[in-house]
Amino acid sequence: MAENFSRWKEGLARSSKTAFGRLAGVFGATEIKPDTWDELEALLIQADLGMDTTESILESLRLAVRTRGLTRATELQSQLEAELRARLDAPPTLDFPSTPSVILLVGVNGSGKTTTIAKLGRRFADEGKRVLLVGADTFRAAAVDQLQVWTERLGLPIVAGQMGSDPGAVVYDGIKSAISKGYDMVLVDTAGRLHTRYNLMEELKKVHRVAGKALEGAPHDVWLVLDATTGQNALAQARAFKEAVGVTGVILAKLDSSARGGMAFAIQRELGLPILFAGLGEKPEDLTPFDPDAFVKGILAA
Ligand SMILES: Nc1nc2c(ncn2[C@@H]2O[C@H](COP(=O)(O)OP(=O)(O)O)[C@@H](O)[C@H]2O)c(=O)[nH]1
Ligand SMILES: [Mg+2]
Repeated sequence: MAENFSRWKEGLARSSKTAFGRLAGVFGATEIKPDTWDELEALLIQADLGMDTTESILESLRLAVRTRGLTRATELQSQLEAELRARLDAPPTLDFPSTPSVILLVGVNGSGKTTTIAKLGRRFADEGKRVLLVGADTFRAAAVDQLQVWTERLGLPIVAGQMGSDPGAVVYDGIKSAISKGYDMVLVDTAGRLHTRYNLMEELKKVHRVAGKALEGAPHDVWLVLDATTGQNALAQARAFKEAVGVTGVILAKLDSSARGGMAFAIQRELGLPILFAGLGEKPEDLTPFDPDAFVKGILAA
């Protein structure tokens, strides 16, 4: 953890200074008082941990206070860190048995999908994999252009649809091309118009089916990109995507832009989905495997 902790700390500076920064005030008091609990509760909810996680943490802390006879507010601090850490799973080791392995990136417009695809493309390419990016967000000309710009910067190949073309057909062509050229990974950028959510979900289901026709077993993963600044709203989105296309993992983008950062806990508790990567900035190298230890220490860093 040590070597990239500074990156986490920097990326989480807004959260640690804003929502979690107020912990210093709570733990600064000498004795644990009724106010301590109220303040802690308000703070955790404002930090986007969600109601359930907040209540469960408070319950565990109260139990610790009773059973271990804690009386000083500062003693709660390390206990809180432990409680937070206990509520996050380390991401599973990624393995991609199929060649190519096809991964659909889904999420609402603006969540960070296209940027995340570029970052993932770079990461996998750095690991020595042959990566093909597929631009299947054909609803906005800008979406495909944006991915194209990234592929030029990163030197990665792309198969992209014309604006208005059928996203399923683009995905089919992309996968067939990856098979014939021997690529290891296919990363598919999809559309995310929220205002027609039903159509979006129907279309994603279709893209999912078409991928399976191009290559049995595809897509091998569906990764949901969530904007960490959208708070509890992101949970509702996640449920809808999970139901429609069987999300296998979450990527939390824009953690660096969020002043609250507690989303990760709510996602784990309420959706039971692993958090695979975190976006800690806009540059290609600013995507890092989710590290629960660094994350918890980062949000609590003074
Ligand atoms: N600060 C920050 N910005 C991000 C991150 N990921 C994406 N963005 C920005 O969020 C905006 C929307 O991203 P984009 O990839 O176009 O979202 P899409 O509509 O889901 O494809 C862009 O301005 C990105 O640069 C991140 O991890 N940190
Ligand atoms: Mg996009």
